[in-house]
Amino acid sequence: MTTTLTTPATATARTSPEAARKKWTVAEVQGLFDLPFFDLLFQAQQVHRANFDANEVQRSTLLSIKTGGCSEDCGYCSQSARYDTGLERERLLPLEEVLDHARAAKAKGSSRFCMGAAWRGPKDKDMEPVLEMVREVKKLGLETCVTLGMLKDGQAEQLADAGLDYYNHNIDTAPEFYGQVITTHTQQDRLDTLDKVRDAGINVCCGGIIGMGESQTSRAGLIAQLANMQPAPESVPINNLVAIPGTPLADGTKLDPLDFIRTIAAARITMPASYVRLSAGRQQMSDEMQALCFMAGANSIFYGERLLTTDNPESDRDDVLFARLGLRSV
Ligand code: SAM
Ligand code: DTB
Ligand code: SF4
Repeated sequence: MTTTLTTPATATARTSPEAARKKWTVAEVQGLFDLPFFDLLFQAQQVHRANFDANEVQRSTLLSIKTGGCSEDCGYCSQSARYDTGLERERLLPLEEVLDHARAAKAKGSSRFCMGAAWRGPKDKDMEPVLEMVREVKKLGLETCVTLGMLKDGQAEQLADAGLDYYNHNIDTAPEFYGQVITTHTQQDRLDTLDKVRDAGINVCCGGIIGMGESQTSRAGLIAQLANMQPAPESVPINNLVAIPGTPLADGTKLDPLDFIRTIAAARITMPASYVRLSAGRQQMSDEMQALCFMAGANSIFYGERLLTTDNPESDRDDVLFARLGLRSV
């Protein structure tokens, strides 16, 4: 078995020749999707092994620090105030409650703690309590990540000063499909926030959702857009839509699971040094499907029984899966 050197996907990715890598056209990514399934997986596994230890998977734990009542109309989201999803709104959690969750995540073996808020973006008054959470979670020895929506000038710098390691902000889908899912902001708004995060020196966590009724071309477009960011995001969450009753995307056609795996493989091939996270939707996947996702180059998961508002596999189930596959967590 080849065990290759792990390439940290942070600072080196920016300075290495990787940063000057080729641009991917949508047609080229489509070409990857068109490969025979096993040729695609073999290529992805080769790229994976050249850049990472193929038996190591990073684990992040999520916590919703402010739930529901969001002004935006993202068609997949349980937390939009526009849809009746039965979700109860909650205020920003107190610091101590957040720290209890963070300590538990660390004790379970998570290396990163991601705090999510159902905001279009943080108001000025929201910043200090969130900055305090970042500082205190970091003191526990965990990497920190927040996802707070769109940032105004200066807010990314405040987060950087607090020691934030990652900011999650997804572009979600290809530009031509974006307006069919979300109308209250544009994809360009999201790209502007990503620029602010990058300029402040914070690692970028940016990915999207598969299974919203997008065409395969749009799926290729999403991957090409992520891969062509200079530099590519350090962390790339690929979410399988969790269909939420009450949202516009509650009853769409189900995605072929093999097409989800193809998308993971394309992300791995086009973003060799990035962590590709098998994100939302694992609760609905068999162990065998997840194994194929890891084989296709996924090397990060959300760990812990809850995502933001929906269920994720119990950590015991993941521990058994890791043991069955001989995977180590990092
Ligand atoms: N409000 C912030 C924002 O929009 O960036 C942070 C929270 S938002 C819930 C974070 C991401 O979770 C979304 O961009 C989307 O990619 C993902 N997400 C939300 N609901 C989902 C669902 N039902 N299925 C899959 N992914 C979902
Ligand atoms: C990401 O890409 N996926 C996470 C995280 N970033 C914030 C969120 C998934 C949410 C799934 C639906 C829910 O639990 O509400
Ligand atoms: Fe609000 Fe984020 Fe959900 Fe969109 S994805 S409705 S911005 S919480």
